[in-house]
Amino acid sequence: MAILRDSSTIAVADGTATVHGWVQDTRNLGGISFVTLRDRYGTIQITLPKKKIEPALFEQLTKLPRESVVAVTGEVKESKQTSLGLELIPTFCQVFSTAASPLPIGVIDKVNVEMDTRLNSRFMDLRKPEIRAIFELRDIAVALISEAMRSEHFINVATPKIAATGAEGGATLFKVDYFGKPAFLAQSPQLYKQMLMSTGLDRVYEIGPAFRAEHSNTVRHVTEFTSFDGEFCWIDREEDVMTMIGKVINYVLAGLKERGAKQLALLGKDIRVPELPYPVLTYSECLKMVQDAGLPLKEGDDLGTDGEKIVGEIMGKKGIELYFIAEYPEEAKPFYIMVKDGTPYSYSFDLDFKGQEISSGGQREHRYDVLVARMHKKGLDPADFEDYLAAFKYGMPPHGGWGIGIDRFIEKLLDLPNVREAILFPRDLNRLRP
Ligand code: AMO
Repeated sequence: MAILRDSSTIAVADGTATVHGWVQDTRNLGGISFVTLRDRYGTIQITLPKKKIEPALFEQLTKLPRESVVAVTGEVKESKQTSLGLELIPTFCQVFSTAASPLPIGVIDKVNVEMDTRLNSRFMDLRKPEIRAIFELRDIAVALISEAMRSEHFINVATPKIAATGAEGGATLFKVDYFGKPAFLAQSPQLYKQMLMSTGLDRVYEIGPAFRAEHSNTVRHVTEFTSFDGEFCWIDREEDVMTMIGKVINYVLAGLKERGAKQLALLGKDIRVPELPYPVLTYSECLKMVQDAGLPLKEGDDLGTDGEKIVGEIMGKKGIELYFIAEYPEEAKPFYIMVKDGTPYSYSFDLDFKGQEISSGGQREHRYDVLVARMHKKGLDPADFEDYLAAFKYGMPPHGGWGIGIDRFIEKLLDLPNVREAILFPRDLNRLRP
């Protein structure tokens, strides 16, 4: 039996083929009818000349509601009128599933449907090739990340997603009941990837879920996202981490351009692979740009969505899409970031992509006593971090790393208007279903 494998190659045996898919559209023109059948790779036209088709089969195929799932066997013919260059004259049809009507949202209708409505029927939304293309590109990006990381001798790890301690501050913790004890959903793999630095597994990466109880409903925040984390030992400074990120991202961008060409063409997108190294701005430079543009921010404040946008516009005018913002003040960064001794600044950075933060990272504080002092300064109780701190007591190399939000990376890469567009089933303040 032959199946439709790719819109450009349909496996044909003895001039006949069986194709599976969804009935996308039916057109009845009296003497002849057409059914468009769609699968993952494209569509094929089933042509039904009324006089040549058995009446029962004609009736069955032309009466099928849109989006029903069938297998159709028939004779494959060349056809100059179809985009595939082929058509199928059916001899047999098996109906696997008759679709109810009306459909919750259309698949081929050109009307604009609100994102929320689409997300409510995401299974149907994903039947559109241009929506699936986003997730095919995301899949390619994840494969490329693993390739790049392995070639740099990083090993893939999986750290707990249920933990006794939060890593990124109390405000965004999701509390769960763990057999009567309080526990939290992991906000990031931060504490665990750092603990691994004391083990000899000196280069690790993870691509996994991260949870944040974000109370703000914005286009860039969700409560469950995918974090691509890297952590490695023996760095001199945060510059080493930025160099590694640049290498990895450029590998991913170049690979996407090649392996994702079909999906990018469908979305009308081109990818620019920037020159290395990516430009580095300091926090102070960015703060000044933002203040000059009229935002009332003061030293130590987060640049925030609006500030990042302003910097993004200025960089965009110079043709720069990816850039680091480094040397954040200590108070703007978490306890685990190393502080430049005798200054209010830290060895930290964010990576921004077209005016939005997609990553942060830096050099970590590996000196036990200094780390404990940092916790006190941040109002944290070292007793709550006992397991983490133990890894620093008995020999911890200098190290650093980063966390990149995969969802935000894909969002900015494809100029999507909302991070939710890059997530199959997004979770946010108002959405727990589907
Ligand atoms: P940070 O908290 O900046 O750093 O998060 C890293 C990256 O994760 C993504 N991200 C989110 N994406 C969507 N919705 C959210 N609510 C959300 N929160 C974060 C962003 C962000 O840049 N442990 C550090 C990283 C490190 O230093 O290694 C951390 O988690 O793309």
